Amino acid sequence: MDDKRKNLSEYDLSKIPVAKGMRIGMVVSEWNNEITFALRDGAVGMLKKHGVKEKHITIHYVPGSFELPHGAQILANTTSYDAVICIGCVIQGETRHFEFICSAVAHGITEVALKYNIPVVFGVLTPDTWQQAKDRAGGIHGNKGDEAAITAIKMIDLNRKVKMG
Ligand code: DLZ
Repeated sequence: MDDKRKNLSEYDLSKIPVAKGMRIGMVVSEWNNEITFALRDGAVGMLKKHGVKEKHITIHYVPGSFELPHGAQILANTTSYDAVICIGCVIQGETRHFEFICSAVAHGITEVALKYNIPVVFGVLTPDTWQQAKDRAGGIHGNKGDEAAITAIKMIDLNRKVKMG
């Protein structure tokens, strides 16, 4: 493991498992959608790049990040997906709800993952400013949507390897 790596976008992409046959559900928050749609597009591009078929990627929308855990639970409950990717953006400088929303989303997503035993990926930006969000949604710090996609692929691969024994 490279200790200096601070950014999943810096992964050696050749080491990412082949994602053929993986079925991905995505839940995307419409709040701050200039950012969340860029994250969504990054994630979809990365999933396809690694072999996920477009027909195996299903995208649903929720009003805000607070709704992401419930959206993820609705998808997980169908058992149609190997992983669910949650995409959102909560900007600290713009909401006094910041701590409540971030904490609820983080806990909620974790609960869904553990309840359904599938990866539920936290693709939620929590920056201080709009510019920091832009920098991480296809800007100078890459696209965190790409990283969410890579996380989903790696975790599905882990799940499969362990199930196969
Ligand atoms: C209400 C609210 C606020 C103030 N800020 C954000 C935000 O920065 N990012 C986000 O994704 N959602 C925000 N929301 C909406 C809440 O997530 C939620 O949709 C509403 O409180 C309704 O439950």
